[in-house]
Amino acid sequence: MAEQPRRKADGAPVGRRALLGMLGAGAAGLAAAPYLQRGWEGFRGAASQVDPTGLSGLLPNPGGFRYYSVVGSVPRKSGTDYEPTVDGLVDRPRTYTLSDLRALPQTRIVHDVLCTDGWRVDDTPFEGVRLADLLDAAGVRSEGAAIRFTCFDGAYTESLTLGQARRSDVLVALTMQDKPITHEHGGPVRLFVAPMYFYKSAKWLSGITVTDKVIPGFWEERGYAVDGWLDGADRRDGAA
Ligand SMILES: Nc1nc2c(c(=O)[nH]1)N[C@H]1C(S)=C(S)[C@@H](COP(=O)(O)O)O[C@H]1N2
Ligand SMILES: [Mo]
Repeated sequence: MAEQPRRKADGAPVGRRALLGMLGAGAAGLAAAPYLQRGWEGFRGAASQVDPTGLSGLLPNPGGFRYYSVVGSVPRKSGTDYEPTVDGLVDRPRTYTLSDLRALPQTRIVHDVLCTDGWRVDDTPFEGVRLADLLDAAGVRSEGAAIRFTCFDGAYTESLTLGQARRSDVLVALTMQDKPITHEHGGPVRLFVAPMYFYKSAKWLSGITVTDKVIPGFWEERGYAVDGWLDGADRRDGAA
């Protein structure tokens, strides 16, 4: 099947862009490609990939991010229709609004962002609610061992162990680069898992479900590591 990832020596799957092109085997897959490289930052990112001189790195580029989505279009959600939930193995399941999240204590983290495709954006500020606070408010039951994240793009999923999810460097983020998270970057709210590769930071976050075991996420079903630690990250639960 086309979905079977091939692996490079270091274990990272290759050919993801080809895979993205095949997902949906038609309109949705084709629509995904332009979305991936939309805008100036996307152009610059694409140029630097094919530019052996590296001169495209001198092009003005405010961000260095590329926009990723595994689907062709994602509904826009704002203050009125964004209703993320915390449920699963908890005593007090709850639906939040954006203003609920804004009213909770906010934590700011400045951390490098790295995608497995090879691009990085150093020292990126994110701000939002600690995932640990939402889990504490929900009351995780003793059987709870992991978190399943779902997204309102209807396709992407992610996972963390409960120990990882409780780290203080894991945020339900409301701002990125000191601005509300834009739709392209997964707004109004995305996950930010600072010590791991950026694929762990699910965009368009809609569901936080406590489960009794790790359920591998979208890319993890296609060959990515379930534990997406960055090199040098302190992996111990509670290290941050
Ligand atoms: N819902 C959703 N979240 C996602 C992805 C995605 O395709 N869909 N891509 C992941 C990957 S591989 C990366 S590198 C980052 C990219 O975030 P950006 O588009 O804001 O640069 O989002 C991660 N979260
Ligand atoms: Mo990525």
